Amino acid sequence: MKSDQLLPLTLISLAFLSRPRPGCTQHIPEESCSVQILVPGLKGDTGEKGEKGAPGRPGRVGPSGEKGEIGDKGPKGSMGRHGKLGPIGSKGEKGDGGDMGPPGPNGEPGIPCECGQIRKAIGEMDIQVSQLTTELKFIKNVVAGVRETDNKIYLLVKEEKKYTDAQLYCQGRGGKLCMPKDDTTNALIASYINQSVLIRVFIGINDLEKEGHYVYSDRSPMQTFNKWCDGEPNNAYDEENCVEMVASGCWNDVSCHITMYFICEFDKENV
Ligand SMILES: [Ca+2]
Ligand SMILES: [Ca+2]
Repeated sequence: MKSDQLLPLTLISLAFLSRPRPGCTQHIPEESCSVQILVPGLKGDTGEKGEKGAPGRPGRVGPSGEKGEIGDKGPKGSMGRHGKLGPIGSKGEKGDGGDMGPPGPNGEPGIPCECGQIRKAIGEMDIQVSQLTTELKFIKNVVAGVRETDNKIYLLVKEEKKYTDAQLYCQGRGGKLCMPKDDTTNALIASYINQSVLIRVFIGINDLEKEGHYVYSDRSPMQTFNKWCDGEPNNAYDEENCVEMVASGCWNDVSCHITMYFICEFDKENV
């Protein structure tokens, strides 16, 4: 029983006890009338309806409901905002060439030029340069050393040429391919070859006009003097019509078409 319900019952009990009991008077000592019997009173009338209570606390969140069905399609939205500018694209392939345009107007007349004379002058200078270059080579050969006898000068030309070109080279300088016509000259030329650390050079002897009939480069026929190496001349392959001197000083007939260094001779009185 709650305390607020207990209070009316207690008041009722006290009211009952305050009433004088039969047989007891006012003058009877209170001791003999203090018997207390607790008896519930009668049920009172129904009280007035109380005022409306304060709202209760909110309940707990309920569990998620089941997924509903897909709703109907909504109306079309309005156009979105303009998007951001994209990155620069890659370069496209080259297109076909356009059609040829119409011809342009004629140009202004040119300035008169004496080009013919200028070209001629250039050509002449080219020739001079070429001649000077050849001259320089010749002088270098001379500076490198010549050999002399009382009336001849011998020059070793360190340019590889075929026999006829070598002969032309010597003739262009006022000389001829060297012609060893005695032991002294032959020994001098052989020494020249050895001192130049060479193996072979063309000398001015050939049988170009008649096989086996050897002549010097001045067309004089070979006399009794000769320095043929052993077994030479052999006219090998039937095509050896020119003559070389090897380092030992002996001669060998060889092909006129091979190229090698050569020795020119000049008369001192013509130099
Ligand atoms: Ca021959
Ligand atoms: Ca030979």
